[in-house]
Amino acid sequence: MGASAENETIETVPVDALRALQLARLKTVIARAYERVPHYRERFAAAQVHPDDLGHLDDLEKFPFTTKEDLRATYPFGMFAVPMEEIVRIHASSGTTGKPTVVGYTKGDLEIWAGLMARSIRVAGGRAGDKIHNALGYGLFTGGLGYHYGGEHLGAAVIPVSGGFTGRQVQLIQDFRPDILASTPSYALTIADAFAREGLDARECSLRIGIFGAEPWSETMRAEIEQRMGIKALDHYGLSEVMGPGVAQECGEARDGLTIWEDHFFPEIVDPGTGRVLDEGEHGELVLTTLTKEGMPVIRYRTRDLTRLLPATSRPMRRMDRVKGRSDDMMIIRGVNVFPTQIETVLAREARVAPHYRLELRRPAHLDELDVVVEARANEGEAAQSEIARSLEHLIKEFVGVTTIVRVVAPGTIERSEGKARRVVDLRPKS
Ligand code: DLL
Repeated sequence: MGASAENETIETVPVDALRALQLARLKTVIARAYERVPHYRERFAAAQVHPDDLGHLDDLEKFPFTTKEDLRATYPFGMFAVPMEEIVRIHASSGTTGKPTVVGYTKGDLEIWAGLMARSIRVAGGRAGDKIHNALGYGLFTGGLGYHYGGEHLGAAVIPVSGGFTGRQVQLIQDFRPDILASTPSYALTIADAFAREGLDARECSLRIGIFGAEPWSETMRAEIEQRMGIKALDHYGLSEVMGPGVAQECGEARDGLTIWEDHFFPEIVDPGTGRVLDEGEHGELVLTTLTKEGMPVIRYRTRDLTRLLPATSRPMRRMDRVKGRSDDMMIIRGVNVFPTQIETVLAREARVAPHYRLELRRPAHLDELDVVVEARANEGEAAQSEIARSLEHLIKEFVGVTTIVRVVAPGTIERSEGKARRVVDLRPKS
């Protein structure tokens, strides 16, 4: 195997060495944010903390959180910590409401990003010489370019297809014979459907590994993708505010959670309500601090992603569990908290429906109700569809604890995603 198959030194250092590195980097980044970004200076002053108060990693708790609202309030470039001349790339996350959040990168940031993406692809099982079919969107979204430069850094050949034109995706996979697919998990299924529509067996294609992320997905969705495409499907986590993709990667051999690249990001889990820091293993909201970002460091960023930290295994870095959902995706149906991935897991118990679904939130009379619209795998006829729907309503009640109305619709009816799937449609009256 070539050099690209080898671990980086940091992946095998003793945990104490990693902690020492984190503390040194944390001191630098906190001081830098304080000195260069007025927003942090004000926030630290209001919380009566100073960079000198950071003696240990635990002292990070004393520092205030940064939220998406903070990034919006300083739109577009107020969180940058370097003069504009040093910024060489700008990305933005679209967001469904309000202004986008903007991130800026220095040359050094881009090098680190490419290195971490290369590490992620390698840990997933990718090697120099592989071909990567990159179906993540190119543009302001960090997915496309993040994988692009990471793949090249690894020495792989990147095919910059971007999202959309699904028929062309199939043709290019058939003709170019890539080894790795990078996309959202929902788009991987859209591609699998397109293979089937053309009478092709996706299991016969050249792909060996799929690296999927950018949206929550379930173990059952993983099984579906693996079975239909004949690949190993691995989870990859990141977010633009912190860097983009390249924050945490599931190891292709262990497949036991995502290793967080702790030499560059310091993770904490907090209670989403109180902000209290929780212990390893407890479920809560992931909070991330960048340890090396120059252009736009973020201190204790509230990701709104719900997960838990898991102990380190073969690497000194801790792992995170699969993201269950975002705190802002949580629906409350008659007092029961429900995440779209929970419904997805139950739908997978019924072999006659496909993993294409939409959740419609309604409020007919002061109480929230949930309609689950899901596609049948084959044209079943009305009687069968309604029998499947009733059976799913029972299963959802049993496993998630909520009463829903399920509608089974004909194959191909639910809108397919080209990037992040939009699972929840909020039809409640605006108050
Ligand atoms: O989605 C970066 C990315 C691109 C990650 C490609 C992985 C692959 P944003 O558009 O800023 O950046 O969205 C970040 O997406 O806070 C999570 O809510 C969600 N997300 C990302 N990865 C996962 C994952 C990119 N593996 C937001 N599982 C995050 C669940 C994920 N949710």
